[in-house]
Amino acid sequence: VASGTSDIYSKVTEPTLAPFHLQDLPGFTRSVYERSYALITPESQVFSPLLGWTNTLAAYLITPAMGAHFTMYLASMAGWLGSNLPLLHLPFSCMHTDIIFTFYVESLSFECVKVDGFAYLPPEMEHVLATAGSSATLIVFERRYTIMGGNQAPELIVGSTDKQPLIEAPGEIFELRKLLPTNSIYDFNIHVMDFQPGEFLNVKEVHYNQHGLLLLEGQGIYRLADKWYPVQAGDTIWMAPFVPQWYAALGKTRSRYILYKDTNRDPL
Ligand code: UGY
Ligand code: MN
Repeated sequence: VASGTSDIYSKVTEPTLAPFHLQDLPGFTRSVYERSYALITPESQVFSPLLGWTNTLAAYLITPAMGAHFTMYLASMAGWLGSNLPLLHLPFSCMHTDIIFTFYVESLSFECVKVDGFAYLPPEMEHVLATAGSSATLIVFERRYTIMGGNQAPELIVGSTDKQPLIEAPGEIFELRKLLPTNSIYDFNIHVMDFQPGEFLNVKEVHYNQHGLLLLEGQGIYRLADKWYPVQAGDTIWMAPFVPQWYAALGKTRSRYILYKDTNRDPL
């Protein structure tokens, strides 16, 4: 084969084995679904209309059908203008981030105009989410709130990830931010974790908590049980309680992931 004279065999002379090309192979996916974890990569996401929402398509990535006690989904809201706001009633704790949207609660209006904006909506709070003419993608975590003794109830929280303080994680080198208060009123938290290339989890974690993870930036290797998976931004991971888990960031840019973690409740 005289290379350069014809492109008939160009796949042989210029192999296209980069992950980017593999994604286009018929039948190829990096997604896996195991008893104690799942990796769901973008070419496997399936969007459908989201019950109770208008102009919104959603891909449920984690649900109780897997054994999780929460849901995690991507909601893709199309540009929306006009009146007749849909009234959503989500009787669960829920978290939105990566948003450009306005929402209305008890006739108050809140704006999240930055990609890193987030909101926590307490259980039973009626609300409306609207994108003012632009489209928006939300990552939503919902769970049924577990009541604790005492009469304090969770409150509405609106914030921005970059304004959250860095939190010490003894023995670890990644940067950690938590989006919710750490007191026991809240039955879960959302961690945002940043790793520079070459940094990795020091603890080879095995714990009772469950996780829903979305890799927002970067790439690396995620260990789940006894397998090691190459992962990149856009990938979702479900981790059941006690699944061995470990991450190492690779490549040239930082890794950032957002992580659901149940907290503050007796596992018994
Ligand atoms: O807090 C955590 O459990 C977190 N470090 N886990 C993880 O990143 N897989
Ligand atoms: Mn963990």
